[in-house]
Amino acid sequence: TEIAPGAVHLPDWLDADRQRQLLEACRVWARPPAGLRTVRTPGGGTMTSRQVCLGWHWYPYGYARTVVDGDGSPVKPFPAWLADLGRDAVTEALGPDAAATAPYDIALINFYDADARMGMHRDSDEKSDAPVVSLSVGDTCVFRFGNTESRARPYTDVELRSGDLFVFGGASRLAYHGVPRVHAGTAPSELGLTGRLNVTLRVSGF
Ligand code: MD3
Ligand code: FE
Repeated sequence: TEIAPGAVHLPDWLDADRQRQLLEACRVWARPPAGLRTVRTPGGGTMTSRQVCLGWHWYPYGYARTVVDGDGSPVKPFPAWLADLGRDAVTEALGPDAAATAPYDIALINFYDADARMGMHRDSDEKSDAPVVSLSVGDTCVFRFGNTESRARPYTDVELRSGDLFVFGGASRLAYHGVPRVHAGTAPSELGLTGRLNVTLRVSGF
């Protein structure tokens, strides 16, 4: 379903096996060094999701090759299979022309417990305008997709469930978006996951 120009939602895109594989990989990436961390914003706030990065380390508001706001370790490598997954996702959602970009080389992985949120923001720290690929595993959340002008209305609320793919290209690449709530206890029980995780794949353009 196209919810806005360039923003395509493909529910249940990852089957149960691939959800389990992605979750297992994320659990390994979450371990130190360069593992899961709490992101502190320049204003003195903390993000309520916890994050681990692959390929390039994101910090507010830029990218580095080391965990500049954490343990200082080199960022974990971005695996070739994730680049393939990103290209396949864009091909299915937007077609082969949209997928003919530089290879995906950044993953930002956010872990949400029942109380975690993500405020409305834009992702503008990448130099490439290639589509962003979002994969969700675990608890269902409310995803809020806004406009390119401000954090305020109009926006559309969409539920993202375990296995869903969302691709944000074209005019939607710079739209405001956030996660106002997570529905605790809605993850498929066979995953053995409390909470939600979201993997975004990006092209750095660096
Ligand atoms: C629209 N993550 O990592 S996924 C983020 O569910 C982020 O963890 C949320 O926002 C999450 O930056 C939302 C959907 C998403 C991801 C990236 C986008 C929507 C986007 C980039 C541009 C436009
Ligand atoms: Fe975002």
